[in-house]
Amino acid sequence: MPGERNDPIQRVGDWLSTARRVAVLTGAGVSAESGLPTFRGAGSGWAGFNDASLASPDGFTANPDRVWQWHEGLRARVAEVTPNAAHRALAELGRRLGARGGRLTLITQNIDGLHQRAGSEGVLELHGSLLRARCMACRQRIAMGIDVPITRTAPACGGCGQPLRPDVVWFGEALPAETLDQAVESAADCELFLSVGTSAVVYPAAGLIDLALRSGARTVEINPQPTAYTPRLAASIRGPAGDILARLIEPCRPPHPA
Ligand code: BJW
Ligand code: ZN
Repeated sequence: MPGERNDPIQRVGDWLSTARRVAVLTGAGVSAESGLPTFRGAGSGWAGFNDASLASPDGFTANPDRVWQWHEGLRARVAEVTPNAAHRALAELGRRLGARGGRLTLITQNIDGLHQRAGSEGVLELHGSLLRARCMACRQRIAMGIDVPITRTAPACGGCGQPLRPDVVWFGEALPAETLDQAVESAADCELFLSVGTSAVVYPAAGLIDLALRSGARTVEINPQPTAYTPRLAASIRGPAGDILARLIEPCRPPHPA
């Protein structure tokens, strides 16, 4: 477009500094710089667990403690790490947009709670949270924050005594309906959509990118690697999320008071 700058960071920074409705979809790459493994990369967090016979309701029913222990291992790692520059930049972007009457909808596939620990509010967790457990029988939920001690066996539900499972979404399971509805609404209604640190292969989360494209939003990817969506996007920025997001939000800095 006329007047747009060539450098994608400057161009997307300009878009960010004027947009009022921004939606961001994040994936495991956003937490990589905190030291958490991604799902599909080298040293994947799924090593030994990418088998549907385990990461599934049937797998849990057959062997609750094994599935529980695997997730507890991940929760222990989450407790050891802290939010990184990418989480902090997105929290700051939410504040800056809010201060000028705009809105950031932060949609995450991550289950690690790091966006919230960085200060983001209203995070839409599409794939649930490692920091909660729930009962498959009576639907009770309990908090399993990073301060809750790690256990080797799945705790019993206080309501019905059945083993509690991690409150995450496994393949073939429905995403939390209200959360997904809100994510769909924000993707269809935003002016600018950022897809950050996700391979964009898992649906319906990746479908939010299609929705943003169809609704005419400027749609941007931040990822060291291309994805299947790259050719269709308004801009693709190659690099680590922390560095890139910190630079992108610079032009949104509120003016100094006189
Ligand atoms: C960096 C970086 C740095 C590195 N900076 N970047 C077609 C349409 C709709 C659905 C389907 C479909 N085909 C198949 C399906 C079903 C299925 C699906 O999508 N399968 C695909 C694999 C094909 N989807 C489902 O089953 C979903 N449910 C569903 O569809 O239900 C239907 C239903 C309706 C009504 C009733 C009943 C059912 C559920 C999906 C659940 C996903 N769950 C997981 C695991 C949860 C936790 C656990 O088990 O412990 O969620 S899978 C895993 O993948 C995890 C992640 O959230 C998700 C996405 O991965 P993500 O975040 O993109 O990570 P990676 O590792 O793939 O990518 C990391 C990226 O970061 C890479 O690109 C790197 O380059 C980059 N990176 N360093 C920035 N520093
Ligand atoms: Zn119960």
